Amino acid sequence: MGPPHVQEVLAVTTTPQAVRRASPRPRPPADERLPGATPAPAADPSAGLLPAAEPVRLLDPTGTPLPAREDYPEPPVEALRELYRRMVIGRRFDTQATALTKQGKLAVYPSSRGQEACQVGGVLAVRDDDWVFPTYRESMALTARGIDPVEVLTLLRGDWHCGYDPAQRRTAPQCTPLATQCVHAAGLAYGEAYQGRDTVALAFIGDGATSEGDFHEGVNFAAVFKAPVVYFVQNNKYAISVPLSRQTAAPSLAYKGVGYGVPSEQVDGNDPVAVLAVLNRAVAHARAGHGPFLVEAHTYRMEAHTNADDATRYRDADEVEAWRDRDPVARLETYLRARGVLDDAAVAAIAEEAEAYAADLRERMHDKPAVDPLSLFDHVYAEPTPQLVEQREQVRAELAADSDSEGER
Ligand SMILES: Cc1ncc(C[n+]2csc(CCOP(=O)(O)OP(=O)(O)O)c2C)c(N)n1
Ligand SMILES: [Mg+2]
Repeated sequence: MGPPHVQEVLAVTTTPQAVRRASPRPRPPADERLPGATPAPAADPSAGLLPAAEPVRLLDPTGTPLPAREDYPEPPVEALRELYRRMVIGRRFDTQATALTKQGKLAVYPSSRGQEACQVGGVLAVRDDDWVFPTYRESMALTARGIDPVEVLTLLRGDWHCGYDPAQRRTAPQCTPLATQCVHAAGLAYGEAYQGRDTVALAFIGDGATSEGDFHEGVNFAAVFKAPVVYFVQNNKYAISVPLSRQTAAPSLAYKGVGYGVPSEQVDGNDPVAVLAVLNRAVAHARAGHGPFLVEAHTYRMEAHTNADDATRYRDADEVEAWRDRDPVARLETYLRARGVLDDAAVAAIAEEAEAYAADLRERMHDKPAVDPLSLFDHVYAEPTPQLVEQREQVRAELAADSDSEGER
């Protein structure tokens, strides 16, 4: 006898008895349950997973310290001074990169002004031999990780490669397809743990991208296979022009971890001390073999999505102004000055260093990038398709015609 026909199966499963069998029944006692069945839930199955109702905050918006927290110890003062230094340099880099788009030296630049605490706090929480999975927004984070800014901007000048060696820098190329890096991070972290190493993968992601399937697949895989990944959601309130209220009905993006069994936390993303404290704990959790951790940082994108976007078309100036008062750089500076570990001389020296950093970048970005347009067709397939061969020939002919007409002028 062969397998039952689909129609027969349907006929059987829709009998009144089958419907009655499918109705809810009280759970049998634990010892009667089938092997492999879901274990009985604890009294509160979400215990240890749910984020606190309020984002973690260690400094108020003016930089005044709030009561210390045992669960999130304040990072050592040396780490905070370094955080400040890299945030100041990062902000100067960001302004310079925006200026380069206006001079035609950079095709496009997504600014992370206002997100300095997240950009720098994120990379300071991991070791050099950990892996970072950035999005297009993380240029500042990568410079804070010590990657040459010219290399960081290579992709944004129209080159097809990311400028730095991902394996050597333990940093994936900046990812434009939303959320794909969440899956890459899960796979890499799983592989590293499988080989007995204690590497952690830090995956940056935006608020909008948490609606993508790859985010959910990555988080789920990491949770099931206990891959040491920290998913760091920078909730900057917009996905291009789409505000958070049109993105999700969840009370917090950190709740998205709970459904997958991933402990999650919210943090004030403009409080640099809290960002570093929360990420330190998240990284320690992953490194200790407890699996992934999800952090949602509440921050704000002060500039437009990129230089190609006009943010005044979809948000009020008042809203932007309100966030100016929560500036993360000023907040940390006030705190460190009040603690007596940063003075005028140190602030001036860091500002000078940032200026020199920007001048060097400006100087080196004057050279035209050596991009051969025909290289666009290389490395697509081992054997190019007939369409690619045709398109390559078309581009070659257009370039040749251009250079001929330039010669005639
Ligand atoms: C799969 C995919 N869909 C759409 C886009 C177009 N896109 C580029 S950035 C962006 C908004 C993402 O917003 P968010 O995740 O909040 O990150 P943010 O830009 O605010 O840092 C969209 C829709 C894309 N790059 N990839
Ligand atoms: Mg966003």
